[in-house]
Amino acid sequence: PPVIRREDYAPPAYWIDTVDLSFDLDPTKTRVLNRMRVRRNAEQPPQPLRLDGDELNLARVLVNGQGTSFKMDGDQLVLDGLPDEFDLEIFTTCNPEKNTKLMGLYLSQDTFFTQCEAEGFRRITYFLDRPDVMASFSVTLRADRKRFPVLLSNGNLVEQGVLEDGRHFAKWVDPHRKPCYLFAIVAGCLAAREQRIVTESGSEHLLQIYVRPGDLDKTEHAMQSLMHSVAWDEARFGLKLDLERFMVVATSDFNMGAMENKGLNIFNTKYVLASPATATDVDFDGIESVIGHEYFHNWTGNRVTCRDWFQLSLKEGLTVFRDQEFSMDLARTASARAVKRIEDVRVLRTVQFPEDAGPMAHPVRPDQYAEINNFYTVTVYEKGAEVVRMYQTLLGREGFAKGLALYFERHDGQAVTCDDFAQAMSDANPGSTLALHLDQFKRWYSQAGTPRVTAVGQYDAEGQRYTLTLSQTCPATPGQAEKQPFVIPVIAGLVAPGQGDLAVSLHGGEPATAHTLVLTEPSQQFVFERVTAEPVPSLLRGFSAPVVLNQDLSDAELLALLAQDSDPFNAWEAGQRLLMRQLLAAVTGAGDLAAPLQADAVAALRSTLRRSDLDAAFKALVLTLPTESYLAEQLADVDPQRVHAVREAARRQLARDLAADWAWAFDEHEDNGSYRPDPVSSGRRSLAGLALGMLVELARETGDSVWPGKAYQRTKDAGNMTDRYAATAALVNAGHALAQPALTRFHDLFADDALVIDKWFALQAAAPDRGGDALGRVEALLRHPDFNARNPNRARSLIFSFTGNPAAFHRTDGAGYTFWREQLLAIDAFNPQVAARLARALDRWKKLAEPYRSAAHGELQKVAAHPSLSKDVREIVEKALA
Ligand code: DPP
Ligand code: ZN
Repeated sequence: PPVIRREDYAPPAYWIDTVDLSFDLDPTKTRVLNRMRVRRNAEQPPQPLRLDGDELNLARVLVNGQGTSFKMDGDQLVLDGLPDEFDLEIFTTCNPEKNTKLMGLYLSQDTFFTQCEAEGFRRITYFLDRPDVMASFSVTLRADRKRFPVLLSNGNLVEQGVLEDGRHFAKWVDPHRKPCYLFAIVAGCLAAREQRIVTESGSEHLLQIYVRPGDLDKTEHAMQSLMHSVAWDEARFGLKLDLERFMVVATSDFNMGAMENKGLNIFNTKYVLASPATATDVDFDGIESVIGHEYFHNWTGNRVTCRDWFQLSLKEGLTVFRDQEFSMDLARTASARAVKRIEDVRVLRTVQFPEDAGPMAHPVRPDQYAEINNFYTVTVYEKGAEVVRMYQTLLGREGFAKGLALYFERHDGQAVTCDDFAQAMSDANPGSTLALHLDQFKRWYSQAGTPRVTAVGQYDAEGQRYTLTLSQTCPATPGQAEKQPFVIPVIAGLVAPGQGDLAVSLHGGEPATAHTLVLTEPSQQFVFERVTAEPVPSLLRGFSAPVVLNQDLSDAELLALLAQDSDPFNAWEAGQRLLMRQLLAAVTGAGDLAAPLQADAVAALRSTLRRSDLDAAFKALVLTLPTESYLAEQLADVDPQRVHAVREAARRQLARDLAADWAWAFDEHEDNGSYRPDPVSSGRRSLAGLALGMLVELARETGDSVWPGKAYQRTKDAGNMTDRYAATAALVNAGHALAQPALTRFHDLFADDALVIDKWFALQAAAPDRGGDALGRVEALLRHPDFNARNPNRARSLIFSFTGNPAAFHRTDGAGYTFWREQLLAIDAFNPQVAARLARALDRWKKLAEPYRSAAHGELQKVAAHPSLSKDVREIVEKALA
């Protein structure tokens, strides 16, 4: 497929100042009249106007009210010989019912929705479909009054009324100029939860959450989250809601999580609907972050948008950072903040690090793409958020807030670049470390790959001096063989076993228990003084940079950090390092497969579990083994079955060795009170659920029937979905005989709730493969009457859950890969964007041992040879095979 390059950017040849759209909504033939005021961009050489379109039926083009000649060049409509300023009127039709790509205007459960980011607006009308063309929009919607009673678009409702033939209309005007990717309409039978608010600064607004009428009782948490978001952005950054009306609408057919259309956010139901009976704690947290995320885009994305799609992280990295900070600030306690940080870092390391080491590795600001939808990645989002966090680490909270304020002062209403953001941060903080190293810092935007930082320390007892040498390298990535050094903030403390954090001085400065070391050279020395005892260095506290830290700590030193580090992130990290070391030793053959974990590690986990000064949520994270995919990343030659066997053996060992402790933990943390999704009670549920899983696992060996019986009882009488799901998962994951009756019951209870049925599919597809029957189970579920691959949530719940289940997917006979190819090609025929996500499942095939590697390679080649592949999937598989 043709490649689009960042260096080829040129400003648009024309501007579109106003757009007046009128829709006659009809499921099979919607008529769109698009009237624009267009002006030549005098700063560009004269050239024809080229408008983007995709799958449109063009009926008429008028320039200043007159018919005109035009050409088609591929999908583009080309107009030549135009005056400097003119009215352009284009009349097209499209077929929403046939729109299975869910980009542009489509129908979901008899309701019209749109999705325009990145390039969906061209599926609605011909336009300059690029984010640097910003226009004032007014929109008139006409539709059948009974079937589509609610008609929504961006901005304010200025007029509505009844038409003949049972139709009605609504006219919306958006007071803010915007790029077309933020355009949206919704039309259908919906009900709204409404909330009027008065903000801190005294302005009044109407918040609305629209859902299908039967779902209104599941919108309370989303509304609470929205109110918190409005208040937080004003309190933390002084960013106010700039709209009279802010609407959120939920749809069950959505490619992504949600979309920040100006004043009219459209959401996947997964991130709106929740009740204690149907949603888990994880779902409640997801709603809070995604509601926050889309709301925060109103400033970071909408008020200031991207000049071009290479700058995507300008809005996404920044907005992920903002939603992460939001959740941390709402969490309130230091421990709950740390739990959120650990969860975010786990995603980064288990998903983004592999991406950055594989065929799709790309910089946070990519240099080229064939299909922009393929670059809505964990690198642009999550690594991008880490880059933004490093500004804050280098500048401090206040310096960062000043930088953001300057960014808005300079760029409000503009479409800008990552360079503009960096410049504002630096200019607002003259003389800062960031300002001194700005060009070098910006390598985080241009260089792909995860840097490696190696730390070597030396203690001089006599001089009470500790010398730490930090050095950095970064592996090659596709198209980038050589890397220049990064600016890497390393928050460091020195922990003396038995004494805790030492207050030490760095290079003669004021004593403190934590210092931010800034590594800029390939190798650098940092000298700490007043070091009164031999310390264990606690480095990269709070995960202060997105790097791999190589540090040669002994088991005893790691145990000391786990027990004593004042930074909870690094305490958790030390435990994970210890577990990973022992698991990897077992995988590579040196360790004991019956009991991969050593006695002192198990004892440390026990004492962590029993500590009274730690939150349950934190304990659950410490006691959770590193994932199979994270373990696999550490190996050069991966046998997924071996990795799985070792991790399962370690789980059984923990179940066995801590049996009495798990029973204690379950009894101690089981709550029967009313459900609240706050961090403390969700942490208790998380630990109780982990304990129950362990106890049911252990019952497989001992033949005990008490714990499986308790789990089964919970699947019946649990007071909330978190507990019910955990109990059902405990039985399913252990392959217990009670799993089937529990699943049947679960399905019967929630047959009408699509999001819960998604869980029912996902639970089965993600269960450990016992005796090679997982694939057969998934194939049977594909034929279940509730399965429908066209619904992205359902496809993800079954097919993606299966490919994310390493030991089920990576079979020695390669049948998992064949299944992957068949599903991929089937989905690609109707929804390339979802298919391209599934295509990523074999990104890391070159790391696999035989026979997996050859089998995976063969299936990738078959996909690449398929005659009618979308450009989305083609880009992914060609990179994988390169
Ligand atoms: N809707 C996606 C997000 O919010 C893309 N903007 O991240
Ligand atoms: Zn976003």
